[in-house]
Amino acid sequence: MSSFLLPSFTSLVLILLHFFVLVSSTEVTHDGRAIIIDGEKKLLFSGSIHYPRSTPEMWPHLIQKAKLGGLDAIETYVFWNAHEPRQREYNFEGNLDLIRFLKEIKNAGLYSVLRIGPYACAEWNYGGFPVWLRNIPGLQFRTDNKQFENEMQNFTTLIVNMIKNEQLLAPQGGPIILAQIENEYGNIMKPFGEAGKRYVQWCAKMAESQNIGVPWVMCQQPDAPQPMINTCNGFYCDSFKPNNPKSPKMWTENWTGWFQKWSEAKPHRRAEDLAFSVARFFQTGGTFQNYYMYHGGTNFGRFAGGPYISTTYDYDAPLDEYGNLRQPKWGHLKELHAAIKMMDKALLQGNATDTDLGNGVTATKYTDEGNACGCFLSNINTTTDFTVVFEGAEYFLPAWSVSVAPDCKLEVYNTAKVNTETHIMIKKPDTCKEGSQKLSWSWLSEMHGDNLKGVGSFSAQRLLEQTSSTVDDSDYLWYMTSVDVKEKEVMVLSVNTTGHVLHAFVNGELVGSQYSLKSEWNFVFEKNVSLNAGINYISLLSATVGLENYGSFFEYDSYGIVGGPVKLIGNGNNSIDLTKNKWSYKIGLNGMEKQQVFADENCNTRSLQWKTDYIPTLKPFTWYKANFESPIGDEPVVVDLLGMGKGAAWVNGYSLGRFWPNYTADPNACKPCDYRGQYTDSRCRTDCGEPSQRWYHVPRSFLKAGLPNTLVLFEEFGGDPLGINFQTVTVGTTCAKVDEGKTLVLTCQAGRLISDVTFAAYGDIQGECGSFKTAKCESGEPVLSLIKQECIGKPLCSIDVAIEKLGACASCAGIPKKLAVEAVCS
Ligand SMILES: *[C@@H]1O[C@H](CO)[C@@H](O)[C@H](O)[C@H]1NC(C)=O
Ligand SMILES: *[C@@H]1O[C@H](CO)[C@@H](O)[C@H](O)[C@H]1NC(C)=O
Ligand SMILES: *[C@@H]1O[C@H](CO)[C@@H](O)[C@H](O)[C@H]1NC(C)=O
Ligand SMILES: *[C@@H]1O[C@H](CO)[C@@H](O)[C@H](O)[C@H]1NC(C)=O
Ligand SMILES: *[C@@H]1O[C@H](CO)[C@@H](O)[C@H](O)[C@H]1NC(C)=O
Ligand SMILES: *[C@@H]1O[C@H](CO)[C@@H](O)[C@H](O)[C@H]1NC(C)=O
Ligand SMILES: *[C@@H]1O[C@H](CO)[C@@H](O)[C@H](O)[C@H]1NC(C)=O
Ligand SMILES: CC(=O)N[C@H]1CO[C@H](CO)[C@@H](O)[C@@H]1O
Repeated sequence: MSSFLLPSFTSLVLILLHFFVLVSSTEVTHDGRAIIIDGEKKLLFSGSIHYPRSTPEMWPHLIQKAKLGGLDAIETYVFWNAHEPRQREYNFEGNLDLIRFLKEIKNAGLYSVLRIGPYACAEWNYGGFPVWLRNIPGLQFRTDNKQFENEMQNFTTLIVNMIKNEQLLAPQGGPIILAQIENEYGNIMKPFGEAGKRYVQWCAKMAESQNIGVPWVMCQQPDAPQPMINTCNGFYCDSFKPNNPKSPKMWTENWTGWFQKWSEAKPHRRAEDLAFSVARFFQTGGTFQNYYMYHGGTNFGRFAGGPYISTTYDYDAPLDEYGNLRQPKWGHLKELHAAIKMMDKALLQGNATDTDLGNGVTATKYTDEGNACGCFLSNINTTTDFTVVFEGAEYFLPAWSVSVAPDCKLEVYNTAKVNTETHIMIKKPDTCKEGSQKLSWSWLSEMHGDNLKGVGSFSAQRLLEQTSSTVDDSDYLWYMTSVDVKEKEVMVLSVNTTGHVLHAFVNGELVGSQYSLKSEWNFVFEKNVSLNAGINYISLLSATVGLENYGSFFEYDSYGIVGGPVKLIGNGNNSIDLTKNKWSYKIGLNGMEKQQVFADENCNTRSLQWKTDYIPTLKPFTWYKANFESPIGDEPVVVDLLGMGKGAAWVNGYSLGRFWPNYTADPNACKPCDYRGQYTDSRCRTDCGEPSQRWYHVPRSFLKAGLPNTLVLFEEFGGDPLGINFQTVTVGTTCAKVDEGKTLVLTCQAGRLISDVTFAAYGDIQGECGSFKTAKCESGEPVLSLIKQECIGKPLCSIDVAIEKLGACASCAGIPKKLAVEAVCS
């Protein structure tokens, strides 16, 4: 009996033990130096990935790539208006499945930082606030206001309860080690006076009362009360000091690049400068650092903030919009994380001593009672490189760089010496199947119907504010009225609007369209119009392009034709003021919000009269539809919308977001980019004079293998769809320039192979990927043929940069040598 029972008893204990390990709780505290996890101080690298800006199918890959890049944690905001689009009606489906996202982080073995806010900013529509908040009488955003505090507490509690129920907090065995309440309030609180200060106290108390068992942070909040940890956001945070000696120095947003607006050129931040800012932060006592963004992604649907935030939220982040590694940024940061982690004991246990070596060069040595040490040597001089000797070791420090020497003897990393390969990404047309390039289109006109005859669904004796009327259920609001004139006459229709887009119809004819220019949202539309004797219908369609997401009092911002005036001005200065007329209103477009022309056809039974007789171009308010085959392979897919004006796109019923390729970027905003010196977001822009966004991400999970996949476009201003095509994004060229003693690694993507090596030399190499040239000296060995032999036909090749292999190159004596290679992926 007992011999029978024993093994099963043992396995029961084992199962229990196993279970215990799986759900074991993690204790998270902190002291003035660091976050402490299960009694151990930690250096933490974190990165922001916003779950709604990708798809659940992408999440595991993004998180794995973040882990491989040396991150310990993933940070995200929680997006209130996405989850509670109407008061007490919730949505946590699809890419809004916050719990699934947090579980993916847990499965990958990473920590998570949850910024509940619930104010997000984040270039997200209305900063994450539901527009219905503004219709609650007396409600004021982000201040000591009962109505607001009730709603904020209600939503915060809902989220906390959800994560508690799913055991997602660290003490419950979950991944969440930190949470955030409010967000960058300190930056905008001044105009709120005493009420703002009371609100900060209220936020802290409310957060604490949630009993989550992990620390709360408040970023950019100099008066954050204990135990809230005040943290820093910015391009650099080296000079930041928390407001209390009990709080560790933490950086919750390190901007890895910048966001883009319609009308703007593409922003970039060089890997050398980003690595510099991170190394400086740890040199000066930082212990937690978060990349904003690590993966920026896409503003699907109508979630782009504004006004005028583009659909791409690529952010020049270490993972590109589609989830590809952005090289060299991703790899250069991965090496930095590893170098800093090599000396984590010294950093976390030790004390720092700074030595000023002159001209902006500082050595910082961390020592832990003689056991461990770690050194940073920084050169913040923006123009001059220096070679310095510190404690007997020599360091070459390029301008604006930091060297990491984990044993204080040998540099293992310098932020300006990039040894990681550079990927030049290309978009490949889907040419494998014959004829698949040419899409065949059908079309139909938007059904304005009765709106051109002034028939709406509600009316008022004045010109209403747009978003309080639509509650942001649509970008579009019709304002309609009629006017009786005695005789046929040409008059100027004058409409004063707060933006962003106005289309004016008189007696059913579109008489003109205009949109706000970025610098001034308000504009006055003026157009000569012919009026008939008798009743004339004036129908004005106003559209918003993303709502404000930042600033004090943005709940009072107005959108649309609010207040007007709207006038008809005649020849003899006789003017008819329509402002106080009876106006009829209609929310949304018939085709978009009512008929849902874009919806997946398999899922509904409407019969729409799509026409194929000819395909009209430059025709405003037109729907276009084409079927296409899913591009083969598993590389990311984009659709090239060059030729289109402004509108919105869907694939198989899934929104790709708004498009506006006709809006070109300022032609004069681009200058050559030097990473040295204080970065600002206007500094490294490219693609001036080009459409600010031409390619739109079509996540693979939106596609069905085989026919039919359906692309539907709504074109508002008029465009030409005939050039539209689908492409895949892949590595076109990979190159690297690597110091002696390091290893050169080249990779292609998704099983593609290196098909050619177009440059390879060892010596004193100048220039960048695409323009390498040998300067003073070069190895006599046939380096090119050697590299060809090693690399061609392989998905990855790796070469140790050493004299034995590459030749001595006698003429290079005393000059630092590099191996540079440029290769093509097929
Ligand atoms: C949120 O408000 C609703 C009423 O609108 C109430 O039923 C619910 O209990 C509130 N939730 C919390 C956590 O207070
Ligand atoms: C940078 O170095 C130059 C010498 O090359 C020096 O004149 C200048 O003062 C330095 N700048 C700073 C900020 O130390
Ligand atoms: C660091 O400095 C503090 C006081 O300045 C001292 O008490 C402590 O022992 C030092 N720690 C180490 C590891 O040197
Ligand atoms: C247009 O409206 C704005 C407010 O929305 C107002 O400041 C401005 O004075 C108006 N302009 C005209 C010409 O009435
Ligand atoms: C309207 O037409 C008149 C006469 O052709 C012209 O002088 C005026 O500039 C026009 N106004 C607008 C707003 O186009
Ligand atoms: C119309 O008004 C403007 C300014 O208010 C004035 O300069 C102009 O002379 C007037 N024209 C007529 C025909 O009355
Ligand atoms: C934008 O549209 C206008 C008018 O249709 C056209 O002339 C122009 O070439 C377009 N620009 C781009 C970049 O598509
Ligand atoms: C103060 C400030 O500019 N904050 C911005 C920091 O960057 C994030 C992300 O781009 C924005 O959301 C903040 O508004």
